[in-house]
Amino acid sequence: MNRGDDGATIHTAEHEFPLPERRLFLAHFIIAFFALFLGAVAGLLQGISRTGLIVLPAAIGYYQLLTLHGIMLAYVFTTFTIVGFLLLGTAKTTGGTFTPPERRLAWGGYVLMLAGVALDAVAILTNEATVLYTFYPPMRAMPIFYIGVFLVLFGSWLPGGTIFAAYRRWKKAHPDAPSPLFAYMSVATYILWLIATLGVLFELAFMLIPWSLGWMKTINVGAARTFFWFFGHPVVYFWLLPAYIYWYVNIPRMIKGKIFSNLLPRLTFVLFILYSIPVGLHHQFGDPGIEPIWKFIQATLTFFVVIPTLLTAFAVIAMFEEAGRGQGATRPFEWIKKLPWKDARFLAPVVGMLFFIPGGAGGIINASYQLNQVVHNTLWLPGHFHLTLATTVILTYIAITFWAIPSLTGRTYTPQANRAANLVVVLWSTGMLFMSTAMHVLGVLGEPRRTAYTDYAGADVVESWVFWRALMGSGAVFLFLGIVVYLGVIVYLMMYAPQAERVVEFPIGDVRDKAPPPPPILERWGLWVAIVGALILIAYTWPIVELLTQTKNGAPPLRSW
Ligand code: HEM
Ligand SMILES: [Cu+2]
Repeated sequence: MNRGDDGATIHTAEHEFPLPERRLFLAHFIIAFFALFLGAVAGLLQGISRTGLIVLPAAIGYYQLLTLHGIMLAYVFTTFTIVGFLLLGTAKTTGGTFTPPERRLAWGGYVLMLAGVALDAVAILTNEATVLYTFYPPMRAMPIFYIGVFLVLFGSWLPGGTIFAAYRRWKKAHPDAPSPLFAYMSVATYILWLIATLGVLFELAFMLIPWSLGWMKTINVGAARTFFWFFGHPVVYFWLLPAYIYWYVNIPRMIKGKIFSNLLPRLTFVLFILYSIPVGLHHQFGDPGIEPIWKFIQATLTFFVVIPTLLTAFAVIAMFEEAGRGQGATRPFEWIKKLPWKDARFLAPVVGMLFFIPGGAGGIINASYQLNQVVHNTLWLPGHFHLTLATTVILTYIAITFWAIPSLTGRTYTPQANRAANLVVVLWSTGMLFMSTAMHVLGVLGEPRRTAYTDYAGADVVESWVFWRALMGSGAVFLFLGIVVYLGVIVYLMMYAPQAERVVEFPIGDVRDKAPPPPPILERWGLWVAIVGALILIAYTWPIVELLTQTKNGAPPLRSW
């Protein structure tokens, strides 16, 4: 019987990370925790100030907070968590350690990223970069802001080199075997990320940085936004795919099950590489200067992402059912009872999966060319991505750290820690139910996103918002409490929990015996990159050529704060 906390998992304790690896991984998670805390404070203040519950002190601007929130959570927290997790799992599955050069490369990336975070923190806190996390021109921040973002994103390439090298090292040693699933999925995630970041790195290096340094007087706004969204859509898959890795590879082990298939997860990740990049224009339906046909083509391509999403839903549920049946469940749905619901490391991601259902449904509305007009730039949008990113993904990352930290510090994930962790799940789902529902409703009622508190000079429509605004604000309070309890558990697991008697295993599942081996074509990365390259050329060449050639006058910089 799966009891929860300890009982659910298999403790083989055969593998312990050497100290240099532990330091490397922990260093990433620690920065992520700081970023999460800063972002959460900003989130709380936003949530309760834009409802009119509190008035921000004059020294703090609403948009400054919002910039801090977006940068710290969407870029810093996510990237550091993802890099830490992918490095950890790749090291474990490619032999247990990295080689010293592999490790040095990852540290190099860490230093660049950290330098970038420091520059951005200074720029934002001094109120010289209140341009939000999308940094659309013609709003112009001080140069170190853009340089900081560049360093964070480019720095994140280096640990990708570590992952590729470890993967290649393993393949050389095992030429005929399919690669370990975790390493394969990390490589796929990184290929997606390298291609995606090309867009925004180009925008930063050749447009925003020279312009903010004063070397260029004006900027081509339409082209800059297009390079941004070339990156801004696939970035959501960079956030999501590590969560999928946890579902596909880590969960089976903790629930005494097996990975359902050795092919499906690989196919899913390859499809994500193909379908996530040539679709950024679905964020620019309202932008002038791009012909509707290209928006239509990219809107259509967007919907293909349903395929890998449904494949994942199928594979994950099948894996749950097999695990339950393997533990004696025979009656219909009896397998559900065999799952370790009391263990937050299982409960959190599964609650996350449930939130993904309305999240995905809302995403279909956003991506629909016509329906988008109803919700565009309203509170509906943050309502949507607080379900997907800030619930499905975050709850899964939370579970990941409840494994990672004990396995890196050698301390025990105690039943008390697990109880507090379950409280985090309760606080988060309650808070998000309130805040996200309210945001969706407010959006449909017409309240804009990215707007400080205003009563619109007493316009009638504001009356219909009053209740929902209060609900949004109270949701924000629950969410903030959730993060406080979460970080409390993390501090406990880092410093106070009892030393574990045996090594805490970081769970990596085995593929079930009956699963056929994956076809070698799925490891032919050159082929997949060539296909995605062709798709990008088809979807983007003409819009970009038009944006670059038809704009005669660029925009001078603007300070809106
Ligand atoms: C304490 C928990 C949180 C609260 C109370 C909160 C609250 C909010 C609110 C009220 C907004 C909308 C502001 C506006 O449009 O005027 C917002 C925006 C946003 N939130 Fe959160 N949030 C929380 C956690 C998170 C997390 C965990 C993430 C991601 C990992 C996240 C990512 C974002 C992003 C990317 C935006 C958009 C910023 C923009 O439009 O520039 N939030 N948040
Ligand atoms: Cu998108």
